[in-house]
Amino acid sequence: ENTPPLAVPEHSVESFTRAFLRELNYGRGVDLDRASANDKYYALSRAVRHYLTTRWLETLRNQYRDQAKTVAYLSAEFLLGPQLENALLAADLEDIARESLANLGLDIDELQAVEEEPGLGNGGLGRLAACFIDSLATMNVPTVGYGIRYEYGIFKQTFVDGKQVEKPDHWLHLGSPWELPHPEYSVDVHFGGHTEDKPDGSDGARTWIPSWRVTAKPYNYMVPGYRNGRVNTLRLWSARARHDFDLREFNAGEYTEAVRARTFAENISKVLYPEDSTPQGKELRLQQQYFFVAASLHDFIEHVLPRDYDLKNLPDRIIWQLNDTHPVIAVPELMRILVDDKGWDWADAWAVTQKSFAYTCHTLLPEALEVWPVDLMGKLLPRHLEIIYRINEEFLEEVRAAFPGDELRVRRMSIIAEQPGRAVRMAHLATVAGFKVNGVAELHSELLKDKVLNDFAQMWPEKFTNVTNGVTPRRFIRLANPALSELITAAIGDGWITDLEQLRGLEPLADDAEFRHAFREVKGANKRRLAKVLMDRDGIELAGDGMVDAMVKRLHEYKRQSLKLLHIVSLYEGIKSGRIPLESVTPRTFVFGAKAAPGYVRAKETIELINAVGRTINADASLKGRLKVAFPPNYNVTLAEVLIPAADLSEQISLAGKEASGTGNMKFALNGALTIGTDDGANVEIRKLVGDENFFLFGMTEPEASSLESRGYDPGEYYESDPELKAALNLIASGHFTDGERGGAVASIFASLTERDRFMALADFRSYMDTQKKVEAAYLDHESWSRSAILNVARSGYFSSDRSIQDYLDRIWGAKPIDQNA
Ligand code: 26W
Repeated sequence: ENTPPLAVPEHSVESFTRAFLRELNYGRGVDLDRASANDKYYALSRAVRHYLTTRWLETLRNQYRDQAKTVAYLSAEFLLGPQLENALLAADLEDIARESLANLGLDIDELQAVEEEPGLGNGGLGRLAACFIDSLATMNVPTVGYGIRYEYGIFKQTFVDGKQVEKPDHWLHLGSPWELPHPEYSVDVHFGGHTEDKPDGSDGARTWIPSWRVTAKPYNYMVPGYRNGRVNTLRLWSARARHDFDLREFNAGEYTEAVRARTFAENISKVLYPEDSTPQGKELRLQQQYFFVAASLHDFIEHVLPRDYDLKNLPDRIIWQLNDTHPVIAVPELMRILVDDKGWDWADAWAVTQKSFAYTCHTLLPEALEVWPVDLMGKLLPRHLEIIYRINEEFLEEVRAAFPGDELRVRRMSIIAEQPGRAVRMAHLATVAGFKVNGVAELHSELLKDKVLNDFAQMWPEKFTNVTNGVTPRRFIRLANPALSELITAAIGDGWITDLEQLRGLEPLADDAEFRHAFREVKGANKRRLAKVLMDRDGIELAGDGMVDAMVKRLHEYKRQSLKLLHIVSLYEGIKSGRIPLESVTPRTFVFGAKAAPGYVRAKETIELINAVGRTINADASLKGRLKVAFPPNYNVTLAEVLIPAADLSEQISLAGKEASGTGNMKFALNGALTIGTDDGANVEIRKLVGDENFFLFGMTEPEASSLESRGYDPGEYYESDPELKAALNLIASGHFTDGERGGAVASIFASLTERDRFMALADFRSYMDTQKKVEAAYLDHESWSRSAILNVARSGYFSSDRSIQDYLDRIWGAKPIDQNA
């Protein structure tokens, strides 16, 4: 047997101080007097890591001993957010560390501010993956997360003259105390070349002769459960040139060629693609996908499973969860391993493969569904393309058998698209191979079955299921909102942190005037905290003690930031033209946070326009500070944790049927903001739970929207028939906000809203404005607003990612929690 791991260090200020100083002296080679802020941050993080490492080793030992069914969460993105605060919380060291550092004359908050968050994701999908691994660890589920260690995460957004300018996010420039490289578990990943017959092979087997390869080097990250003794692993792969690669070139005397080749290989994990929802079909992206998936499959099969493991039993040991289509190339890769490398017959391999994968779809937009041109795939992964062709052939035979004579259906369902060029439809491959397919909110899962994947749902109705998204209450309540957490815990105890339905216990307190008062104090304190952060960070001022109205999410036309902008402009226009008396306007700050994909011109123009309107309004003294627009650049997890707890109103205004779920909507409700929203994504479920009287619903329903779309949406009708709308649009078009400039972003956004708008913003304008008036009136009644806000908190426990994970366990994975301490 192995030697038992070291005991967990004692939970005391003295022990912690020793660990900290040891790390500073021996880990960083400096003493306290000379230590830089980064040295101290590093030593602090390493000291905290000490306390979790023993648990980590135990978890790994038990995992190996028990051979329990494991969830492998395959995701191209993990938007983790700051690590130190979460580790302190999980290890129950917040108070000890604070006191220990204070004794040394150090401020723990200052050191935490040194951390650069790992922004290894774009938005909702990447953040969901991070919430899920947190819940899996807290719920004691054996899990390994697999992904990519991007050297550059999501770009840093800056504004220059109100326009978005991207800066590289070199988050590792000072190193990261949270990762542990394991070069000995490196895996070679192959690309290119051609395939050959394998005369002595099994049915379906061929030989792949690749033409180049890179090394995938793993870095392990701890994923601690909340004070439960489990620490799971997140394994992120980094691309390295093989060390003999350059040697060979050196021997040929090709120095520059060798260095170039090295750069080429290491480009694979260099940068996160900042495209959200619009895949660009770039070769490097397919390289990234295959790179991390091939390394992960190999890692599990060769390093995690025992040497003599019978792969026939694989589906009892692992479930590969595919986070969107990005890792779907894992399907042909497993087939290749089993058929070509292990010598299985095709049918046996397919039987095991079909039981090993499940697929989560995160979108409804057709343009977000990944397709890979067969030429590109054939060049990069020739063997995988052959395997996909055979999977498709056999699948289409099944379709023909089930629907004889329906060749149109066969063409619609084929994994290979013929138009505009031949291409592999990754969502179809995932649906064919996966034993389950899930959407991420009730409405989304229904629309998947009825629309996007309707043919597949007709063929395999039992394959389709729903798992509504969730968010981790550890990060998004306990860490982000300590004041609310204390209030809740004082009222109902602290069980809610791992059992969020307990928030129901707050319901009666909505009618308790004293509790409502305390709740408002918390909100007020959170607003002051936000005001300070925005002032320090960007010099932005908030509107007195007015309402904080927040719209934070990626910039996309379907999310309709432009509709929010029309509301603001219309209010402003009303005040300036005398239609709306200034004193009648509720003071409010409109807060935006949004990154635009660097190539998404219209999204960038929208940012420019929001900033132009903001600049005008903020500078207009006649408004007496009643309206403010705050658009802090570079919205990220760190900022979300300050912003969300301060919000009164949550803007969830996508065109119905377009937002798969949304998860920001859940974070706001759980932090006591009321939602103004369309009947879309998880808004539907939020409204059902919190009650109509505590939710501001507006706009078309999904059936109404799609019927309008098919009848033909004419924005001109709305423009001409609604004088307020017309006035707002005309004010923008006049150049009022842009120093008289009427071209550029102004003309472009005006045209996009009034000529052809797939997302029909003007059709929902009237309903949105009327509902905003109701919001204003409701906000004036502090007591009833607080009551609604408290009920939002009390009734949103369903949106814990712990509940999502329980649903995955019950409906998809069939894996069981393992009690570490049993
Ligand atoms: C570039 C290719 C690409 C395509 C799609 C990159 C990223 C995507 C994702 C599907 C975008 C995304 O993050 N989707 C969001 O997923 C969240 C978690 O399920 C949902 O809450 C959001 O509604 C959905 O937009």
